[in-house]
Amino acid sequence: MTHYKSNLRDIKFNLFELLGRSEILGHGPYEDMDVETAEAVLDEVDHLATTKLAESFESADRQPPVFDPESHTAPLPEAFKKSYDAWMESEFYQIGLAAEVGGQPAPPSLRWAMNELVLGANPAVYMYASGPKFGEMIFRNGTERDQKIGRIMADKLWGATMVLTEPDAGSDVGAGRTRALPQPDGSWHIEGVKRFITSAEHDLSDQIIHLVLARPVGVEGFGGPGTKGLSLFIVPKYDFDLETGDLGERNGVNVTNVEHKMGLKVSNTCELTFGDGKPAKGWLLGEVHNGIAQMFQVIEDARMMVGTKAIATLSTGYLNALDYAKSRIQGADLTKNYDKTAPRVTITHHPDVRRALLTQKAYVEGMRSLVLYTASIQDKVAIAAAKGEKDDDAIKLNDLLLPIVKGYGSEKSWTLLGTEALQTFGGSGFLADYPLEQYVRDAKIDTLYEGTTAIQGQDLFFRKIIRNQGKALGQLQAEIQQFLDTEGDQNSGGQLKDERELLAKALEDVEAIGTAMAMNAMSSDVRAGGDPRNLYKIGLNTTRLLFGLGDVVCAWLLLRSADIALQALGTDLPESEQRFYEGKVASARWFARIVLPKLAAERVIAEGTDLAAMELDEASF
Ligand code: ST9
Ligand code: FAD
Repeated sequence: MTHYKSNLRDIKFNLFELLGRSEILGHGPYEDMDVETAEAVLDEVDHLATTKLAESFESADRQPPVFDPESHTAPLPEAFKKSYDAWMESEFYQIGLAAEVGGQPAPPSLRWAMNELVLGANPAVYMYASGPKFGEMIFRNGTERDQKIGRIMADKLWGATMVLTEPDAGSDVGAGRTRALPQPDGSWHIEGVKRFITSAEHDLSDQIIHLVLARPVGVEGFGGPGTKGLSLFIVPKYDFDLETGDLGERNGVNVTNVEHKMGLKVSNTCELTFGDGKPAKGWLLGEVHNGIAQMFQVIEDARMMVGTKAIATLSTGYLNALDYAKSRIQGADLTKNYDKTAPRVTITHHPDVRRALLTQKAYVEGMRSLVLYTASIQDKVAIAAAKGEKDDDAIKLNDLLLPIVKGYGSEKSWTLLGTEALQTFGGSGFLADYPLEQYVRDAKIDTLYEGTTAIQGQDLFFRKIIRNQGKALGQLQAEIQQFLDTEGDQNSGGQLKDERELLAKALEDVEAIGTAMAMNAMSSDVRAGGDPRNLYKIGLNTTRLLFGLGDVVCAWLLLRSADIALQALGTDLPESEQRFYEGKVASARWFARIVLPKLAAERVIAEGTDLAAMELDEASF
């Protein structure tokens, strides 16, 4: 028995019943990945995740890697290495990886469904194992030289990192000071100190390739201020032969510290020093100065990863809480409370515990659908790309959904893990005997890295809504409206009428929040005589909009799922399936009834936003 409790039935429900992935599996670019194969893959990954991958989750937290400043090493615990090896040896990491680097084409939806299982079981395994995917990115953006590097990385299972953050450049990546100096042989020497770099040191692979943002020096037209002046460099831990990948001398890049953290302790978070005593040699990716745009290809994938990790953790947190609640006997049924001799019952009998459990279940299922719906939009992008086309609508819709997956997914997951999942255990939840305290510690990082929640909210409003002139948002609104107008009632025969009305009202409320913010954007334009301080009113509401939109999308997907479940319930079903579909309907109803009405209050708050918070003197805080 390991800590990890997966929910493969719900993953399959999403892929095949809600999102109709059988329409694309076995066809087009996924000819070799039919439904049967995809299901078999999921079954096997599920088995691996719940056994070997999850086995070291707890021990690696209790005995995390120790940094040796003399040798600049931080070896990983043996138990963790076994989990990592089991994943790499299974070769499932190749599913969804580009064929050019030895992967097997598969739709992103299948990849993210698989990823949920790995990330729920042992998230650091996924992170250390991401070298081949980095290889794909380098291949995709690279010159012939870089393509060789990308292939070798995937072939030899080299580790890889994304290197942006510096002590004075966190959210503000453009403040980075790390420099890149051109060399006569066409290579570059990198100088500077980066911090908080995940997987920058370990002993799982012979080589680590760092993808580093640095500012080129002395190159006409490049290296200016901000993010646009940053270029992306491939910097290896060891020199290597470009043809064979054979390792040479140690390069001048060293890990100079490994952080002591609240959670996710087995994932090494490193300070990385370039060019101290010896040059840190690197190559410019693709020989073009387009660093931030290139790095955002990695960031987009990593933001999806973080949202999926968070939701996977809430899912196993909920299922652990559910198991505990079914066996913990405490107190009498509320209706017999007056009778001191009444039989004691399991805590699942108590209304407040049921509230907590249903709340977790509804959010988990809604957010799993959010992740896999987003992945299904990525399927569209990938299928068009395989035909040499660009599905711009799908690209923009995916862009819109990513901050919701990352920002909303991580905040709701972390909060509910603490307030409802751990709480269900009572005092036992606080003990290291159960996985909840580790889940809470490990999941907190999800609201922080890959752009904090504040950054996700700003990305959503300024870049994904305003800059896109509301087109992707309009597309999403239209889909939800279409569901409200037609589909649902036909399928469920009006059984979800009240919940659909709640969704319609919530959609209206969230639209009103967006409209209030858009008005503030317009009235902040100084050229049109506006007051720039109105931008503050937007900044005071970006997280609100992020959460409100997340609630509406999750409710919509839950109600669509409930429609499907109600149809299934009209047929002859085995007992377990009957219960599963009844649970789907219950989740949707609960979410609509307890979450959506709160958006009316959020609307009032957004519409009434003033500048009081901004005008308050710092000394009065
Ligand atoms: C980190 C890692 O935290 C944590 C875990 C690591 C685990 C690693 C293992 C797993 C990874 C797997 C990877 C697989 C690899 C490969 C996959 C691919 C096959 N979308 O608004 P502007 C761009 S790492 C796209 O002016 P500012 C765009 O080019 C640290 N692009 O920004 C734009 O130009 P334009 C994470 C975007 O004011 C340009 O940036 N750190 C987006 O200069 C400038 O845009 C962070 O995430 C976007 N959403 O800078 C930093 N946004 O406009 C958070 C911008 O012309 N801070 N671009 O198109 C931010 O995101 C800031 O908003 C900022 C602001 C830095 C972008
Ligand atoms: P700051 O940017 O200083 O933010 C502090 C607070 O201010 C936050 O609440 C933030 O939301 C808020 N804030 C900041 N700016 C704004 C703004 N403009 N508007 C509103 N609010 C704002 N980085 C890498 O490059 N590679 C990695 O592999 C990597 N892995 C990491 C692993 C861990 C365990 C950790 C802790 C960090 C990692 N990071 C990595 C760095 C991570 O991405 C940053 O910590 C994150 O982007 C936030 O930057 P910061 O910590 O400097 O916080």
